[in-house]
Amino acid sequence: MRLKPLQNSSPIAGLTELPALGLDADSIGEDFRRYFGRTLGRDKRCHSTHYPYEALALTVRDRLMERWKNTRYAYEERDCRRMHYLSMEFLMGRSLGNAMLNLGVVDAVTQGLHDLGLELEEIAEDESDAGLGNGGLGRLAACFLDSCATLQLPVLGYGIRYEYGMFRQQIENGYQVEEPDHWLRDGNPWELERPEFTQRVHFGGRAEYYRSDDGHPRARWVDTHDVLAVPYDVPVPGYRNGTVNSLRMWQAAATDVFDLDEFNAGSYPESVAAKNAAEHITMVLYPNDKSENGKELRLRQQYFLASASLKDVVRRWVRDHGEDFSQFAEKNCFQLNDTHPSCAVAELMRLLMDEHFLGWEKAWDITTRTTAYTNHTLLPEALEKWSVRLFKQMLPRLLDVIYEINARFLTEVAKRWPGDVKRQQRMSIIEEGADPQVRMAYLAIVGSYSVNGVAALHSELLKQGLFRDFYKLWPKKFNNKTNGVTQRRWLAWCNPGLTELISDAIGDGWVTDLEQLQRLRPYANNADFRARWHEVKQANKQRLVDLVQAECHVLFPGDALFDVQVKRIHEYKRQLLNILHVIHLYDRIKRGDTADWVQRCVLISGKAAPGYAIAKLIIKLINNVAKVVNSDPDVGDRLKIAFLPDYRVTAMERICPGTDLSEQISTAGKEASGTGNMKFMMNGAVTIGTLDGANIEIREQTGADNFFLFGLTAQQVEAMHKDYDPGAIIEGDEDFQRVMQLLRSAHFNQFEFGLFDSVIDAINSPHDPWLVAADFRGFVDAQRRAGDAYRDRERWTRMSILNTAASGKFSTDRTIREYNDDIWNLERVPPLPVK
Ligand code: 26Q
Repeated sequence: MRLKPLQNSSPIAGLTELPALGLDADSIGEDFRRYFGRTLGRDKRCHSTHYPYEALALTVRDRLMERWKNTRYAYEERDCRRMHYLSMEFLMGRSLGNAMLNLGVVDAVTQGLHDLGLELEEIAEDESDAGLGNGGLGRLAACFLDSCATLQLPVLGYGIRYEYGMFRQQIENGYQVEEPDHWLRDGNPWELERPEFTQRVHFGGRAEYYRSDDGHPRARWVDTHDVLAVPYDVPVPGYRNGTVNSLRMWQAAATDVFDLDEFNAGSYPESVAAKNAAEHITMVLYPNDKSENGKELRLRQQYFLASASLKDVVRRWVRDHGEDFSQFAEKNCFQLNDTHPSCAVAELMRLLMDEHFLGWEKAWDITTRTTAYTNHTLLPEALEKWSVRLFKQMLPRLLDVIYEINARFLTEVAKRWPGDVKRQQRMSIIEEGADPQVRMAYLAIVGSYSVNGVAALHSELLKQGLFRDFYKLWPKKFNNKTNGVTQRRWLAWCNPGLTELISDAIGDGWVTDLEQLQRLRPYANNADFRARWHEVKQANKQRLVDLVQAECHVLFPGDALFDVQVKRIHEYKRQLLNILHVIHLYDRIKRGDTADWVQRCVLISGKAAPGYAIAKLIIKLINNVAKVVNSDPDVGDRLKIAFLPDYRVTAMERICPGTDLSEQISTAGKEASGTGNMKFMMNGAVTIGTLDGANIEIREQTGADNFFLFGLTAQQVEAMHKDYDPGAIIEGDEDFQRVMQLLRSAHFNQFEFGLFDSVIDAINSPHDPWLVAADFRGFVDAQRRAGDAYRDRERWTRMSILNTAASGKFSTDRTIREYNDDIWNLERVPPLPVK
């Protein structure tokens, strides 16, 4: 977009002074009608939900706008310290409901629409999820933004505006089929394009070294191919506090110059091709939740985010402070959401040195006082690496900066451990070999003043394992920040029934102070309260029954134990163990072992990375088992199993309120934290789980009696690998033998012979990294205990209440307070008042 400066801009200030908009049903209804009829030009012949949705979104958005501006003004006036959350993923889900909740207009909107004969729930269903993330890491970023706005912290999210988000999952003949998610097709009323803050990002070319007029050695990056980064801002409202923060997402666009060069050279098609290549950068989210090595476009995306965001922050700095960077580190910090934006370490150095002419020492001091890194994985194979060759081609100047960072770092290592060459090789940012690699985690650690894990166990294991050498060198850098989730979306919004019951009992202070849920504890002993709790749970289960019926054509009996596992499909998360248990239950029914049977409905949902063959095969197995079990008249209502397609934020909003039992069954030491486990707990589900990630802290909070524990510990897992013998384990367990016999006999793949051989082999392999067989017996026994507990409704309801009551720790409000106290040190800045 071309922006021409206005010759006389002095009246603009006055133009933006608008009267505050009403939050009552009447003014909301009036605005809605105006948007619907005038702005959108619809009338009585409009029969889709889309235009009512759009009219409502615009009505609500207007009410955010004034608060948004006043928040920005307050931050600018105070010239306060700010944090910038750099993340390749923000899994925001839907915005309308969240905006209404946080503005406090849910009742007014419901009433206003009702007066017009419309239903809020139906209209809100029109919004598609902003699915700009894979799973936990992306959703964590979204929950963080909600808590930062609620705590009134000057925080800005920086991400990528992918044209296509996480793929839509369809199930065909039991197989996952991926479809592109063109989420912007019908427009996005929540974003505001900001072409005035467009940045230019460099690629390719070469580094040139020269001396400045006064003799200083300098570097510049020349002959580059540039891409424009155009920001789109999305409002992030705090909970009823007037604050509206921003999420700024970059979209790639071609530069004119780039086109023109080709055009002048007489090759118009090539000039258009160049435009395409530029715009490809932000076309699609990579649908892997583990680092997939080597993909050039992914590195392009990562650098694009880092460079555009840092340039934006530096632009604002220079606008407000000129070229004096002495206070930059006092006023700014950057939190890296995993290593994905870790190019930022080298890019900040480059900007400060090459474009603002600071010397190395000053630039390094600023970089290492502003950058902090969060790790989200313990799997060594998931640590990000990029080939030096690719780096050199795409980001030559950045690679030189990284080499220099590494050389200076290794000098420090050599001082600490003289002569220890092995250690230097181990710790080097550059992994030597036939195809040398840049180790992004090491770059992030070296460039950061803080390195944190996301649950207590995870942070401990990082120090003892993956980052051991770095911990020895810089013990004080390492810390833990146990994850959380926002109770605004994950309880107050998604579970209005329970919200009302809780608030009736203890007031509504928990919405911004989740520890208050502790006050529910005594109510667990109140039979009347338990009855009401049970009633709410049953209503939520019915809503889940309807969803499963509509999407899977499986009818769940509402009285059954609802046993749910929803998350990315991954071997370490062990959906396979879950399905082995289902087969075991089926086997028990078939052989008539059904005395004291507890009816059970097993729901599984999640996406597999498109290239992850065994994960996709596990989806097929689940669907095949479901088909056999659900259609067997001997089974009837004793056992039902469904695979819900297209798991996403909005699906979880329906699933977690209706869940009785939350499956968190990863191999111990492999799940960094988990956050679905927290959403379930908050909504009164009881966990069956291993001592992994945040499960440990969940169990600590709720008490061992209210948690179904099984399985090896992380330590035992390590020891077990040495002489793991799944054959012997199966041999020694009759139930397990029968399960494996059913699998081997192709009972679930009668017309697809041999289909599951690789899955069967994986279970039988002494090299199975996930030790599925080792935990089978423990899991089956824990499930038996869960079933027994469920049979006693009063006991179960008590456990359910006590889980919700103990979930206070797992609010991102607590997580963010800890980040702020230990890492960010921001002051709370309320917005200017709305007039
Ligand atoms: C990296 C490079 C190239 C392509 C893809 C990726 C990539 C993308 C996404 C790597 C990892 C992810 C996502 C990881 C993730 O979601 N991790 C989860 O983070 C949660 C929040 O901390 C934890 O609760 C989970 O335990 C962890 O698995």
